[in-house]
Amino acid sequence: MSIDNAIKYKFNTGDNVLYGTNVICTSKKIGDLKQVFQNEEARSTMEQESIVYSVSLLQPIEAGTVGGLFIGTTIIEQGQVDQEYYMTKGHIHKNTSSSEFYWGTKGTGMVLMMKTDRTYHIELMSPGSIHFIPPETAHRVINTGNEKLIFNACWPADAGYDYETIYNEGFSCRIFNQHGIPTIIDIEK
Ligand code: M6P
Ligand code: ZN
Repeated sequence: MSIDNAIKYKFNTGDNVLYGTNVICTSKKIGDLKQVFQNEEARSTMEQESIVYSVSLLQPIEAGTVGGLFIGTTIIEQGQVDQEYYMTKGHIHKNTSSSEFYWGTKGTGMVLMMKTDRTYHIELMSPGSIHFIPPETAHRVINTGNEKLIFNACWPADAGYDYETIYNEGFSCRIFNQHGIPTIIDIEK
């Protein structure tokens, strides 16, 4: 029998970031998000080094391990590209049978989930809200509030990422700030 006295991994409730070995921190800046927002010209003239969102990702087991789990915390800054709110790139899992949980801890936003037939549904994210993302569902989070949006995620270690499909085909709706109101606009492919 052995007891680990030291906390191996930690979610810091102060800065909302994960700590421990095997934690990888990345951020996506305006300059990294080419073609993500509708108004590409507006994005290209913004400060390219400005952070849109940051992810700290705990990989306690090798990526691709069947039966393994990853956990991550994402902080989406408050901001817009033209009228479109800051959001994650969004992805589908390479292993399409993989699902995922998202849950909100700070701020407010929307979880956009789109099926392969491009039908979508949106769930409102707020502190304590839990969102189940089923298999074969593209997902993205949009910060529609007036502060940072912070959420956690847990997903299979063998889920993988397919960003290409979303990059090429986009989601079937976008969320804009129209006179202070988050407004969902359907997008033709
Ligand atoms: C969540 C998880 C991560 C993902 C991150 C940012 O934390 O789903 O796997 O990387 O959000 O989303 P994206 O990869 O779409 O930019
Ligand atoms: Zn995912």
